[in-house]
Amino acid sequence: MIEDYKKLAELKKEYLAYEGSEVITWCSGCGNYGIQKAIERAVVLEGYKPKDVLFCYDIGCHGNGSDKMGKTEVYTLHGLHGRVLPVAAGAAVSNPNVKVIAAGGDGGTMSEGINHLVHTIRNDYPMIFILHNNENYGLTTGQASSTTRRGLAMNGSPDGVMMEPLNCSEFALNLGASFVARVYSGDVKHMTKVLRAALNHKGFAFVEVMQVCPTYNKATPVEWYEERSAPLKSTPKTRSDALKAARDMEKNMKLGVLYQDKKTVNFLDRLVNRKDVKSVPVDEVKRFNISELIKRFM
Ligand SMILES: Cc1ncc(C[n+]2csc(CCOP(=O)(O)OP(=O)(O)O)c2C)c(N)n1
Repeated sequence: MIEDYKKLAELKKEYLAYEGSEVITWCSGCGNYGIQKAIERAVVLEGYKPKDVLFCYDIGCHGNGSDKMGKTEVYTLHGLHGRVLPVAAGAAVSNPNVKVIAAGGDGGTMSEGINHLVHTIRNDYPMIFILHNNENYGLTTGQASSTTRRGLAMNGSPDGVMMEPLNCSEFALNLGASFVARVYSGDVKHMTKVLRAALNHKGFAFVEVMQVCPTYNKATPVEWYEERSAPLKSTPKTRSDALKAARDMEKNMKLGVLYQDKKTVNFLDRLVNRKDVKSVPVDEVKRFNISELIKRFM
């Protein structure tokens, strides 16, 4: 770890390129600060230059990370609520030379856009997805999402949530995701380590961040995670062991890479008709004059 800090100090210029100067609108104590730090550290430590990465954000508190990124050198894209995954997947397959890192909240991802998550996992697109699971709709001021704990009183459901929450990592594992990790927003070092592993994964890397929301989620403050969560010693060997590790969200939450299929064949490598093609789609479209086609829709 000391080595990482030394390396980060040496790479200060590269690191600062990711740091924006916009005023931040996150609440004091929000888990997004730590998540943003970990993402920036992970890409710098893995040697990515800003031009080699595209950051895609959904709409929500986490989405304001888009403003926090350095404006002059970093590419960011802010999508529609719940729809970041298809946009990010499109970018990932159009230009595989760019690393796509997408982020979404538990609201947009596990409700409005849950269909997109299902099919992104099935397709095993080569990209990372960071699920900011603060167990509520943060930006619209604390309504219950599908990950809010049962019984918790929220804005819009003052008598308490009636349904059981979804377990997001278990959901991704059950759908056959080739990389699933769960981390906690208060542990930047551990998040950085796991995100570095995700950056090196060949297919779709699903990273669920259990995110502290001091303003609206009173069920799981920092102390809750400090007492009840701990990193795994090693990654479970099989999907069924990973599912066992992902189950407990109450007493002993296990953190780390829950599952990885290092031999996964991602979407691009499965495309038979592009087997020996060396160019990438984003360059290929430049060879076509589409002005006539556009006129047909004018
Ligand atoms: C289709 C659609 N539905 C609802 C909204 C309103 N809306 C904007 S942000 C937001 C809450 C986002 O919650 P979440 O996805 O959990 O992200 P967080 O703010 O907690 O990071 C909602 C409901 C919207 N913009 N578009």
